Amino acid sequence: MKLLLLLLAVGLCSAQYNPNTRAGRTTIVHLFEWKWDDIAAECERYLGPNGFGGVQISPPNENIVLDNPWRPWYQRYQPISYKLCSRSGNEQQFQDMVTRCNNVGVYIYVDVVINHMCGGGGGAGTHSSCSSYFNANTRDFSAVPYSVSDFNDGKCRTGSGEIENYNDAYQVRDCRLVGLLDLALEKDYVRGKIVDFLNHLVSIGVAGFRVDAAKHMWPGDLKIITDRVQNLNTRWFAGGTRPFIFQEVIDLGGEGISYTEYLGIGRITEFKYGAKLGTVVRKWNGEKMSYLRNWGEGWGMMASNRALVFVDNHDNQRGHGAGGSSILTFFDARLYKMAVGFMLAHPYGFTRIMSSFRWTRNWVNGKDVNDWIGPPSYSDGSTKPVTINADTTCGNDWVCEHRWRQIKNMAIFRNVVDGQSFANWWDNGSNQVAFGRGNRGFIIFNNDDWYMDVTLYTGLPAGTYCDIISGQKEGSRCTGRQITVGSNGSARFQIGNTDEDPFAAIHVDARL
Ligand code: QV4
Ligand code: CA
Repeated sequence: MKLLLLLLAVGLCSAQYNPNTRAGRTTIVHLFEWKWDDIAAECERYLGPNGFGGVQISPPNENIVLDNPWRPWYQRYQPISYKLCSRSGNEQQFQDMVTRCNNVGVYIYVDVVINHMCGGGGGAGTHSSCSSYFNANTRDFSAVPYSVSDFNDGKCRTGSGEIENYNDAYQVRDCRLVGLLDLALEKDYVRGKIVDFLNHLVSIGVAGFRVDAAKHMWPGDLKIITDRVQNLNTRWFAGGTRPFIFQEVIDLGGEGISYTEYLGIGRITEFKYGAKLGTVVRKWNGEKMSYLRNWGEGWGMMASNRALVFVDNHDNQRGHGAGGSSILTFFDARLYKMAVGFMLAHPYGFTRIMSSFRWTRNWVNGKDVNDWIGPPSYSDGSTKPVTINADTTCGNDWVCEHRWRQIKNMAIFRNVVDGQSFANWWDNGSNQVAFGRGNRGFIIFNNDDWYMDVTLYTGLPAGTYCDIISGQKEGSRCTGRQITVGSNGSARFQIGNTDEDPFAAIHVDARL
């Protein structure tokens, strides 16, 4: 009995907050708009061998197909049905991806859009990714089916039917977000359709969900829906394992809705993380890296074991959603690598790496008017495959940040130091900082405008280590700089402010 209670308690503590990644795998990557066949291949050839824990995928269900603008990435946030059918692939390809990724220990996290269907101005016909008929005007989505009474039109109290004031929690939950037809989640029928969709995904073998637009759903409704989802597929997961839930709630403070309302349901995207880290690494507003000494809860962020953290996401890398201009992206590669390196070295939160496609920005009055551009595609609208170059980078305009040596090696660093405490902080009172993770890893940054030459205690065992930023360990040699930790645990670090990457990191698995 005591044992049972203990097991129950352990289960309850982790449950839907636990990412369910394989032991020793600590980070996931968002392969934004990738095709299922490409993800399956990436799991086998790259993510599995390099210790990635999982992949967040783009919404897999049927969506509207837009002509103006042409096939924007955001059409996938306008559902038409719950058939697994999109420009990423069909249901069979989806199943094949989940099976192949799971078999190499890389799990799949599905972006689920359950707050709404397509926009009210979406018209009627079969312009949908699986050719299902729909009529946005009459609220007819026959492939689910949903009809007019399954939407919140009667419940919303604003004149326009749109969310007009984010300080009014009723509007945010019951009215339309940018014109998107808002589902009546208090109806048992609607809940049932969503639970069936999520259960279908779980039965195929996915490990969890990113809940899109969670702020726009009442926490009570969301709790009932997620609690009704079945346990994970026992072909890959232990019996009784709950799906990992992380909810997209943008809470930068000062709005009518607080992330705390969602803590009972699952983890939450911590949007302060990327906005503040971007400000610090850019040295805006008088910020300095030395202030990062108490990064995490000390900066007004939520509890570490409830946070899903990231430097940028698919919205704020192009000015959608929130975060503002401080957000760092692959466009600012040098600073971006430092920010992602800092995130992956620091123990706060469960980490997600962004993996993007490239597009040409076109700034008009401070706004990128190309923020809609979809993934690299052929003239018929089909998505181009992810090709792999001889130097391991990606072709066809896939950026593949997760394959950048510095980022891939820091994902490995995070696995190597997993469970070790934040230790041996040092800073120069400005933008040169360093810290370790127990006695297993150490990282140092020079984001000042002058040369750095310091000798610091690292906590690591004596030996010669390969810096995993300027290079890595290959066989019995380092391809980049070597760092020598003496018998007293100290090492000398010399990092120029104009170095290609003005930071360095070492860990016990990269010792010669
Ligand atoms: C237009 C008009 C509206 C009008 C409507 C009428 O602008 O005023 O009412 O037509 O039909 C697109 C267009 C938007 C258009 C809408 C409906 O940008 O102009 O409305 O479609 O046709 C993504 C994009 C949105 C996009 C949406 C649906 O970012 O631009 O809207 O997909 O295609 C808040 C939320 C947060 C949200 C964030 C972006 O709190 O939840 O905004 N983030 C998530 C996703 C995001 C996605 C959605 C939510 C919606 O991460 O990618 O929006 O699913 O902060
Ligand atoms: Ca809603």
